[in-house]
Amino acid sequence: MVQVITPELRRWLQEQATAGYSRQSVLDALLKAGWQPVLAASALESEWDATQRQPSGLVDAASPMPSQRLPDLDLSLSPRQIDAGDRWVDVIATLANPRVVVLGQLLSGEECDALVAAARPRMARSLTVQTQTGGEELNPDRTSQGMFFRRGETELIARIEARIARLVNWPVDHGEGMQVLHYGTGAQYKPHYDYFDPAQPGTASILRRGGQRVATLVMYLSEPARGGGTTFPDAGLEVAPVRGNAVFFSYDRPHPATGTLHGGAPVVEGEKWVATKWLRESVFE
Ligand code: PD2
Ligand code: ZN
Repeated sequence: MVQVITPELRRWLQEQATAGYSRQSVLDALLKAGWQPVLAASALESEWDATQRQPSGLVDAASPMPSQRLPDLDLSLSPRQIDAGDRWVDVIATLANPRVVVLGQLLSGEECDALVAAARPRMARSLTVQTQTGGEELNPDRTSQGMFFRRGETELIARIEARIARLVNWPVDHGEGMQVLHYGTGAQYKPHYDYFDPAQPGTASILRRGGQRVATLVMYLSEPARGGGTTFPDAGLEVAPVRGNAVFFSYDRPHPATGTLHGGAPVVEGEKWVATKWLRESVFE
């Protein structure tokens, strides 16, 4: 079969990009439609990057990703607790829109301490992924210190990753390596979105590895005496940082319409440690 980049295909690729679909999901769609992998890749290479240079104003708010399945907890029977395989996790509060679930006792006190102890010697001033270039940068909105564990790096990390995968029904290999952040008194993480902005030129290269982020789990490893909550300004919600607890939220498209603007409020007294797990659309190598 001869496959060529027709004007229709070009238009379709532009529509996908404008709607905020990731490169990976478009590639998957082409392959599913019978495109030979080499030709699908070359169509994306010649057409996709041009679509990524469009001004952000063209991104369409309303379009969700195609029949997107998302990480989520099974709360259909309103359970007080959920079986996460090796541990029962408390359901403390849920919000439908944006999807936010506050969880209790996801981690034991010993697990929190062990994560902090393993992370402490590797802390450096936090970087954020820079979607302008696909690289990383020092971000003045983020005054915490951080590090990443590799997925499955230790038995403890692997155990927690398996627990999370079972809890939110999302494969371990769709998760990024766990990040640990430390906030001293006064440190904060100003409100932001965790997905990668499709309008930014560097996003295309970031998405090649696992597609978009679709959900976040912030796990509290310590309890500041005051401040340090995780805030969702558009939802008027603040989650208190309680050691061992966690907040989960998901987003079905990379757009503010998801209502998932969130931040780490300034720590007023004491210090705050968190571990963050970001979940991707597809396998994150
Ligand atoms: O530490 C937090 O509460 C927090 C807030 C917002 C962490 C993140 N975002 C993150 O790691 O993305
Ligand atoms: Zn965040």
